[in-house]
Amino acid sequence: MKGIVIFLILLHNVCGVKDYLFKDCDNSGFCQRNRLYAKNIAENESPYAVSQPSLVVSNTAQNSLTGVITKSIPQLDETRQFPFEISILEGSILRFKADEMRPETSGGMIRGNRYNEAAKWAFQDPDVPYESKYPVNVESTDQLVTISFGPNDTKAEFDVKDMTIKIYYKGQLQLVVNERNFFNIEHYRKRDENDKHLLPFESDFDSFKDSHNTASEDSIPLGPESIGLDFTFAGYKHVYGIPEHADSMSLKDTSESNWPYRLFNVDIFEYDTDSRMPMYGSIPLMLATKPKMSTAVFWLNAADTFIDIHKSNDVKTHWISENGVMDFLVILGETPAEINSKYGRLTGYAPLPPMFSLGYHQCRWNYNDEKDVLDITSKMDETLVPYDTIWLDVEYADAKKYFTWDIDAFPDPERMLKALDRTGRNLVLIIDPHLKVGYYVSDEVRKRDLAMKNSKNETFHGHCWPGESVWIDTFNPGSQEYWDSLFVRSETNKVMGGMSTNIYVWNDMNEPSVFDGPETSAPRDNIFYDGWEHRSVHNIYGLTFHEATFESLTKRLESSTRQRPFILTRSFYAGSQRTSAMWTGDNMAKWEYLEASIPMVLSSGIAGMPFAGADVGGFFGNPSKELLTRWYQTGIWYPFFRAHAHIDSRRREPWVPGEPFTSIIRDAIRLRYALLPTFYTCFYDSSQSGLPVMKPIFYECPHNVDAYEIDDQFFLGNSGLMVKPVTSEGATSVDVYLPDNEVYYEFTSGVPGKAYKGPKTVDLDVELADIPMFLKGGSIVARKDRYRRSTKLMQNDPYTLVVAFDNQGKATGKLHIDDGESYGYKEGQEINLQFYADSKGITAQFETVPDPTYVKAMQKIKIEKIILLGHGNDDQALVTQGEKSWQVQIVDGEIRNAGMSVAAEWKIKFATKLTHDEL
Ligand code: NBV
Repeated sequence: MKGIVIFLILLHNVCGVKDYLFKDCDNSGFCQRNRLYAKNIAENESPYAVSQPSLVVSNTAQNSLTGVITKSIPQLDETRQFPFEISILEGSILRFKADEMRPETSGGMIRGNRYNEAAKWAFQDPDVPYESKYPVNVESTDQLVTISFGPNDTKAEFDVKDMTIKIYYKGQLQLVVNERNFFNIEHYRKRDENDKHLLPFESDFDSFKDSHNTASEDSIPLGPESIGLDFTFAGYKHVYGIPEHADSMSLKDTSESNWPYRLFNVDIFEYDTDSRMPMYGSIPLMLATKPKMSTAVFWLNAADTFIDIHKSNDVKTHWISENGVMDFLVILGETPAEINSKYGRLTGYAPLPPMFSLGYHQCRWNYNDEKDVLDITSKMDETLVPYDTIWLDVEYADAKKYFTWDIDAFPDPERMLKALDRTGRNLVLIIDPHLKVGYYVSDEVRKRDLAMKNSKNETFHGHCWPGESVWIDTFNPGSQEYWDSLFVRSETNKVMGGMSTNIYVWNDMNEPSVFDGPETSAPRDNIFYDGWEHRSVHNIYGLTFHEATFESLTKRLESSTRQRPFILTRSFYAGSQRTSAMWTGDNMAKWEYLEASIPMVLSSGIAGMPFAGADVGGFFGNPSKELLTRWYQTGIWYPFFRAHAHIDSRRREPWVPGEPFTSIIRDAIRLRYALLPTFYTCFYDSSQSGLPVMKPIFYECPHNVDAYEIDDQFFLGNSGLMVKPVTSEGATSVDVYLPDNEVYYEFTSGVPGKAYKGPKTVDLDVELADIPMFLKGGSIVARKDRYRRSTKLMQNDPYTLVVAFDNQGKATGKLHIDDGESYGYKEGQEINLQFYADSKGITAQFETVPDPTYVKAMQKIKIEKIILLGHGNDDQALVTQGEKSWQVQIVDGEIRNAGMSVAAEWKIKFATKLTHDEL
């Protein structure tokens, strides 16, 4: 065993072993069996049928239709039963659920029923509201049950004979469920009876054993139990989402490949780009868009899942999961943004993060000691690079035992945290779920019986960074209390910096990654809390771990002013957005990974997880100076902006490459900081509506089919800022697509330039210092232009507004302001300004009623400058704020010394060479 462990660890560290380590469809039993079933069913009769007498209809949202699907097993002259229900959830979301009636004897040590708790983790409110704004009306004939549930002719037609569901939104067919008859639920059977349960066209490949080289010890106690179903997105050409994959944003046809898109959270070493292989996280949400319509399928399953895509006049998809109940939701809307909004009401929106976490994060594996950490901070200040957070990777801890410190390197963490706090800087510590055997945390986890178990129900032992380890089972509610105790904020809890409040957490390796386990994870027959097999809950484990950390950090911060936690997770599932940011894991310092990072972050946003980023610079290897510079220029647009590097890579902090690179990198980071008011407003919007922060072009113009595949440029939320970062070596020009019939102002690196009229492609010359950007006519964005060392030190800085007039000479914009760290904004300690501009002037109005004490405190913060793009020849203006009014000059299209408060409503009236009286 030891030899195998060393071999696998060596493989893990030395070479790319992806193909050897990970299962494609051909060598994954349940996927191969379902693909074969799908291939053969066209010429065969389906064993499944709806039992007509079982159907019960009700004109209510919950259980609008219930019944039983039967499966006949001719050889045994038996039928199996699968009770199902169709319900309507808030937002006109249709939910279908089918379970299996299994014999009592099926389980033994583990739960014998199918896993049915994915919703408990994915939904924000586990008691999901079964209700509809529209009356639910169910009508049935012998052949058809019609459930009407949404606006103007939104309905589901359940064809009892064909076992299909046709879903119409506003009268148009959007989705057909089971059109190709791939519906399949492998029913429970005993090992020695398997043959008798197979249909003539079915295979028994790997039903009771796993022949994959890393998984041969899987006992598969419940035998084959997969589920499969097809969905046809009618009249759609593009589907998106189902992260995480290092692939294009518009998903590819997989019919000719043995790699359907796979969702199975794994520690994938040196992942490839242009790949459908599984990665660290899974969100089983697929979005389809066509002009005026969007449809999404949310496949609520936590087991290993493959998704085949076949594109023709429709997009035909086949979903296959290893086990669990069949539970899916259909979300309908006119635009993709509407889908995000509805999906977010179900699974939660990403909350407004603390302001510091939108600043620049400096990470590397590792910063060696306290001096190193503080030197980095001083060097940032010397080179005038703003930064907010330094990160410590696994080496800070004594022998990688989390909740301890290597005291030679970090003798006094609290002292270090205080030193960082002086300039508003923060620390993020890595804490992983593997706990080295033989120290106080793992001992206590075992003592309290909180560890993940092996198939014999004994504490599971495996290998990870610290050597032999156990894993905390965060499905177990008892784990929370113990986890909380480790994070407690008290004078005596030195490991978490005593009373410090500028310490936050990074959860890595939570797929979970197990070096000597199958596909670098835990064995599938391991057992979690309540007797659930690891196989059933695999994709949710990472979420349970970062949620537990979030809870603990929330409790820690409750007694401080900085109440909003920040957690970064590598593994994630639907619902992770409620408590964590994510990053795309171990990328490489190569151009193709820089390019791939954009569609990856876009896909994450499409799937409701907007707070995402990729390691700037590339984790493995050493980027050239040009690549590093281009990566910063791209990274400033990731909602989560962190530079990170592998322990074997050379240092590459912004000052390392030297001139001109250092200055260009500094300017890029400063541009991010200048735009933080706009970023923060986009995050605020996202927390209210689920809108992606890095927003795909097709969200801005959902009816323009030419925008559907663009994944190398994007908008910053609804701000009107559109960016196309340079992601290729030696580029001297880039093509930028202006996607709609609107004026776009060139805004390269944040400097206003020429105006162009869309839709068209513009060819821009670029130099190394250039970040190709445009500001769309009709937008107003806010900036803070002064250099400060950190976001905290920017708090009282004045604002600049950039007003870009549209074809009609109008513009609008928004600005959200609060203290950036507490939940006070939920009680009115916030300012939400709405700006309107036209040829006559500009007005600012409160969108929500702010708390007067907050307004008073913010009164002194000014809007110092307004830059006007596409404005006429006026050269003067009159400002009115409350009782006061004053005259200002417009020089070179700018109002300098504007002087309005950011915490007030005001008006500006433009004029040409008029006296004050005439104004
Ligand atoms: O903790 C070390 C690394 C970390 O730097 C990286 O960001 C994670 O994705 N971690 C993985 C462990 C394994 C690295 C090969």
